[in-house]
Amino acid sequence: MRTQVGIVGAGPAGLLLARLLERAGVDAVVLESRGREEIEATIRAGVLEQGTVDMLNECGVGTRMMREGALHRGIELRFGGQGHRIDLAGLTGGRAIMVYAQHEVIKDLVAARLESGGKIHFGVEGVSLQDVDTRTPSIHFRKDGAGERLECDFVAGCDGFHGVSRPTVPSRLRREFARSYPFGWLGILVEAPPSSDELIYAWHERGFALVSTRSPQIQRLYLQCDPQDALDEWPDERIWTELRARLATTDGWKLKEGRIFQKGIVAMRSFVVEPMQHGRLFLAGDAAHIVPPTGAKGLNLAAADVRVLASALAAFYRSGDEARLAAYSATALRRVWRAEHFSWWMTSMLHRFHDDDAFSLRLQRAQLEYVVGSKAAATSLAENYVGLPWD
Ligand code: RFL
Ligand code: PHB
Repeated sequence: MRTQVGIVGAGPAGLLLARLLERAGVDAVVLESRGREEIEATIRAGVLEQGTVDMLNECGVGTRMMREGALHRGIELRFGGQGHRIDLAGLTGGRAIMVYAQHEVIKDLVAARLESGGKIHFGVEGVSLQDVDTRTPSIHFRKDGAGERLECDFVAGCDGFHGVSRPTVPSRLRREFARSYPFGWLGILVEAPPSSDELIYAWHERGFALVSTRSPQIQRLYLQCDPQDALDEWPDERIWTELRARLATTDGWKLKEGRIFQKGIVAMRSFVVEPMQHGRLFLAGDAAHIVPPTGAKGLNLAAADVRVLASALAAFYRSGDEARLAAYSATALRRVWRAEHFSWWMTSMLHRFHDDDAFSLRLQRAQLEYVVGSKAAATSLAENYVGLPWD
């Protein structure tokens, strides 16, 4: 098998890269270790930045998102029993976010790729990358028990945090920056109408809570928990008790409850690898960096990476010029570190870190009051949340 760009991983990064390359006339093959049904059913992100929305529309995969997604022009910060609206659109010259589930984006990208005759090999095993520091890299894998070899000009490592691409870079040539947080998020999906028109990020002494949505019938809620907690420590009634307490307001606002049909716990970490390139291997998305989900940046950063990578690859195939490819890592890392900072900052402001640190709680309250009370501070949050301009 031979292609121009071998893409490892059919997450948002890999599938979007394949789509952008297809539009630029560059040939690619996508290798994914899981099955199509599984990747289309994995529940993860929900918030798309304005720029990500524009990108999906520009590459012709935005129709269902525009129909079924929900455009939000503001978010609420809730603390001390009161909500405070951050007017995202008003503070950013009309930019907004789209609430549309990651697995719906995946479904749209997979459908578009298969419809246009593009290749995705699902359920591949034993993927390994060979000779990525030469001009003739290849990817070895097994499909239906048979050994295969995909020869390519470039390899895009879009295989997430636990993939094989990042460890392919010799450890002496990469530097990793990491921070883990002493808490996780318990996420649930609920059959209920929305409790709010906009997302609610709630600070509370008992811990953080987040009200998001998926559709008029299905809501997505999160609450801070111990990352070591087992799901059976969180029976439905305990979840509702915590959510009610953390989201309570003094004006009688009521959380709409319903049947919980999905639960999961995720750990929270920040992580960056530098550089995001080794020879002809380019890392993109979670393979290269992780943010805690408080800033809703993970999927959006994956999209930003592949936007830079796709245009650099397209430039190479148009003119043979490798300068943009050589600049890929530095270009991508500038946005990555800005998003790392924003995600760390939102996380630090909104979560309970220790049981007995009254000083930190007061600092958080002072920061929250500043953010909702100062136009300059609110604008800073808003412009980061909707996504800073690409270039
Ligand atoms: P993915 O989505 O992990 O996809 C990687 C794919 O690679 C496959 N793979 C392999 N394939 C072949 N060979 C191998 N050896 C392979 N190893 C792995 C995997 O099966 C998978 O299909 O990475 P990608 O594409 O970089 O996308 C990143 C995003 O998925 C991630 O950043 C977001 O989900 C993060 N995130 C959020 N991001 C946002 O922008 N907005 C949000 O609102 C948001 N909320 C969230 C989130 C992540 C969460 N969790 C579960 C960590 C909320 C949560 C709870
Ligand atoms: C989600 O809807 O899944 C979601 C929303 C906002 C976040 C993280 C996740 O910050």
